[in-house]
Amino acid sequence: MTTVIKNGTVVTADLTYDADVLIENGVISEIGPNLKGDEELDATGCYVMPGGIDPHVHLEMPFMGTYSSDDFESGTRAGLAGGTTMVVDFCLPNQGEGLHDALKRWDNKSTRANCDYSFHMAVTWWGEQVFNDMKSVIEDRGITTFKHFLAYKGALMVNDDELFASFNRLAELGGIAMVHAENGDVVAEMTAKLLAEGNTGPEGHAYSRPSQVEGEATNRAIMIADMAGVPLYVVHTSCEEAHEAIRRARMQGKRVWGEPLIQHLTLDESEYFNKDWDHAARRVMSPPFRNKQHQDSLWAGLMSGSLSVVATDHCAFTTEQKRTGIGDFSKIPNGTGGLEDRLPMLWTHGVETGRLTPNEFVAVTSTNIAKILNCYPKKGSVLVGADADLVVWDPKKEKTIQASTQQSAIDYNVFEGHHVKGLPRFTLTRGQVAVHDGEIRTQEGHGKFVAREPNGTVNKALSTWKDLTAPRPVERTGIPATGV
Ligand code: DUC
Ligand code: ZN
Ligand code: ZN
Ligand code: ZN
Repeated sequence: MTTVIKNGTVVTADLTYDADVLIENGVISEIGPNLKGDEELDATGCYVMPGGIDPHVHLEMPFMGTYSSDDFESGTRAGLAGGTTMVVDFCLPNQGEGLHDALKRWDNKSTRANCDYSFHMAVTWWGEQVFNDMKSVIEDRGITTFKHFLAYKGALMVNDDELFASFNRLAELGGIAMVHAENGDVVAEMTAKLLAEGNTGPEGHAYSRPSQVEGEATNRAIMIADMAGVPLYVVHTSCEEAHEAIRRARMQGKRVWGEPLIQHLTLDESEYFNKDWDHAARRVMSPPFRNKQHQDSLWAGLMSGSLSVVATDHCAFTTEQKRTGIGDFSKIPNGTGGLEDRLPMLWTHGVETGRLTPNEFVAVTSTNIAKILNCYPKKGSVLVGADADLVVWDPKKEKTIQASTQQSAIDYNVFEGHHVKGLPRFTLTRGQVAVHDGEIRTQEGHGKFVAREPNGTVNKALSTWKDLTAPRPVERTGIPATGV
């Protein structure tokens, strides 16, 4: 069976033009005028764009004594409802566990996905087995991106010696390093002090993680990545200090990318001072929401290109789960949702306001990350031969975001009451229509794992500036005798 998307305007990261798009066996087979197919989807008045790729989600993630409540089924269903056709989740090995054993658990969970997905591997501990496993994870499993937590002391956090060892190994294997950049030692100290002084409410979470802890850790990771010569992707960049470090690194020719979240772009720290405990706790995530100046910095980064990708860090907990932290903010499970809302919120606050062009919107929601992850043009493009992961985007369609109508399994939405303009008319995952004029037709298990190869990027722009390269012995003629 063939499907044709008729009368739309194709919008990619670099082109806008009127054309029909023909799909055969899940792949785009022709783009041009007057195409015919067995099934016709009317895209009159709509943009035909690459489906969104969310490179930062945590589905059914074991975390802070519980599991995040959206799994691969509800999470990918939420994504598709909002025009996202691929997600990348983080595989988290337990302490001492081999990377392949951890992957078995992630392989099991992900069989329920409604759309294609890939994994990043997290380096949660360091030792010979991790060092060894990294090679086969990259070469046999097609997972080239490795995340390091500089926060969550006593749980996921790695120290600088481990970070440097892992970055060196990744440089050798052609992988990409990722960091959650917050100084975990400082966060732990500030948390203990706040709690001791009786600041136990959700706003304490924001006080315990000021922007400086993120700026410091981002700078540190950038410098260590430069010494190791590994490209670095900084997840959830939320503040000017971190953005400044990324901007400076990029201007120096370093291979560093920054990823703001839609939450940090559109919601601010005032949410934590809401009188309703549940309201504030539902918005506890790390890094926390920031003030308007930081938001301006993130938008400027997207507009100028110093920040590359908009993600969600989708990690949804129910109100009941959040309430484990009553009386101690450090026990509130960290995380917010956003998979269904990322594209409509970014269109509304980015394109409708004139900050981003539709082409830039496609770049930061899909194409840039497909290139970084090396799955372009299979993903992130509208090209003959590419997977038909597409969204037919209706820029006139509007709604008010409400938890009562969302796909996510949780009982609230951090964007509740926000009015959005710009929504999917159709979402297609490898040619299958998953959203049809607002009606959800997802198919559990349709999603396939996307393996990726190293893309050959290195972080060596400054190598000729380095004063010292490899250590070398110096042949000395005069060595003073000791004790003289
Ligand atoms: N931050 C969150 O808020 N949740 C999941 C993990 C993270 O880094
Ligand atoms: Zn993180
Ligand atoms: Zn995360
Ligand atoms: Zn809004």
